[in-house]
Amino acid sequence: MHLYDSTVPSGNAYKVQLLLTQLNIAYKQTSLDILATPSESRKPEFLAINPNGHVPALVLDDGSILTESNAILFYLAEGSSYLPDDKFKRAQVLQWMFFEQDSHKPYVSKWKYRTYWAPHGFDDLPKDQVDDMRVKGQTAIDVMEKHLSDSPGRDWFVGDSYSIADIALYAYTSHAEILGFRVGQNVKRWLARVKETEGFVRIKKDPTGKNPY
Ligand SMILES: N[C@@H](CCC(=O)N[C@@H](CS)C(=O)NCC(=O)O)C(=O)O
Repeated sequence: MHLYDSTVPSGNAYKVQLLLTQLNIAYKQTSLDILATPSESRKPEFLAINPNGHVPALVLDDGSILTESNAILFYLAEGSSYLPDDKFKRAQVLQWMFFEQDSHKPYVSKWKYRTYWAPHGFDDLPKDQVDDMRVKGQTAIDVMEKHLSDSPGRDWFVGDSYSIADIALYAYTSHAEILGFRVGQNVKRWLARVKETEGFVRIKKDPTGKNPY
């Protein structure tokens, strides 16, 4: 398999790296400079792999291509302990992965990008858009906190084991506190539990040195 990620640590690409490592699957890796102008992910060579111009993309051994981090997780996890067999639980896994893409990532990951790498930081955004990003990112983290605290002893997002729902949510939530979001005790304990899972690897360090995580 061949994974296309970025030289700066993309949370979306990290999800795939983490699962590939936990599944013990060997892979080649090409890291694109997404801070270049134009981004290497927008050049024709890569657009031939993902016409949407985003990493991650995973090229399978037979040449077929998968894009969208959570779809890649779903594909890789099939048949493993990281994706439940039960029909309802599988739907719950998808529920949290859609939540991550729709209600969490657009705010927390944008905040991360603007904090460390955007040429103008937040300065080229109207204040109300910055405030909105902050409020919505915080709301997503609070929803996670509520879910984990709703039922005593709930360790994982779905059922009672670590799954790709946790991987999808971990990628950007692991940066939330350093970005200044309020992170509740239950989310903090869950972040620590993810770090203890077998074969866990942290996200790559930022080669620009701007992101201290
Ligand atoms: N929904 C996509 C989002 C992918 C995405 O936003 N990738 C960013 C890096 S985290 C990217 O490729 N940015 C460079 C660009 O858009 O040119 C996924 O989950 O894979």
